[in-house]
Amino acid sequence: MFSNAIVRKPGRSMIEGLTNANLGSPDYLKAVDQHESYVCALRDCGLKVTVLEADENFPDSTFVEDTAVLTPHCAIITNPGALSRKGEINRIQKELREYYSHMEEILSPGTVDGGDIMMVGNHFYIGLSNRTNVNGAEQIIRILNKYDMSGSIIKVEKALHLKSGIAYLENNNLVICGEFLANPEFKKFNIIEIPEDESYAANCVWINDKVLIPKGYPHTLQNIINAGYSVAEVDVSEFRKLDGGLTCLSLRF
Ligand code: CIR
Repeated sequence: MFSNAIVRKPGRSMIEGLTNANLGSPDYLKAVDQHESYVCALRDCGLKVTVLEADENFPDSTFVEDTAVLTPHCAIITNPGALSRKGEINRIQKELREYYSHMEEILSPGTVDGGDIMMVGNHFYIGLSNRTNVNGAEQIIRILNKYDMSGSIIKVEKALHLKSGIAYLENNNLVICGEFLANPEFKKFNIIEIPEDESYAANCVWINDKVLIPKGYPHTLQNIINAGYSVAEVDVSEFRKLDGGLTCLSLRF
């Protein structure tokens, strides 16, 4: 179960955020509204939400998930793979010190984006992507081992991050889409398959027995309801334009 979340408001500079989505520029005011609704949805799941002020120096800084990996035993501050995002970690590190007595960090030449790390109990799947490199993944595994946890590496060929295409919903249930469907590593899970034309919705998030999914993906909605979950839809269309999804917008712990 999670008790807390950290989010960061989007800034006007978000229109300069990194993207390959080809969906046009985000509407800042709409994004602010959507972010507020997202915070409400987290609160409805029972979380205490810390809302950090926007930082115009970092156009992608609303995607806080990439700056840290939070485990039951320690917080790991990442070293984001994109140059323009590296400085985002400072504010998050300061915030997490309030909650964690054990803080670790990923050092160059290792790079890790939190979007590449999926927690399944005491085991963490680590996506090797354009953002997370082998050195970074190995540092993560060493840190996890130090706290009696484990990690294994999954190759990400097409998606931005591992969690762009999979989401663990607890109880051995895994939402999965696209390139990850055929991966033998995931065969042991109960698979909730997301059709390719709704691939964006594979980035959904389990919070205290509720699942938040992006608004506008009817098959995904139905599949997750059929799996027995109570679901809330959140409109994050403006963040999608920056390749960001529901998980990226918060750190949950
Ligand atoms: C980026 O390219 O870094 C941002 N525009 C989107 C980050 C999304 N984060 C995530 O999937 N964890």
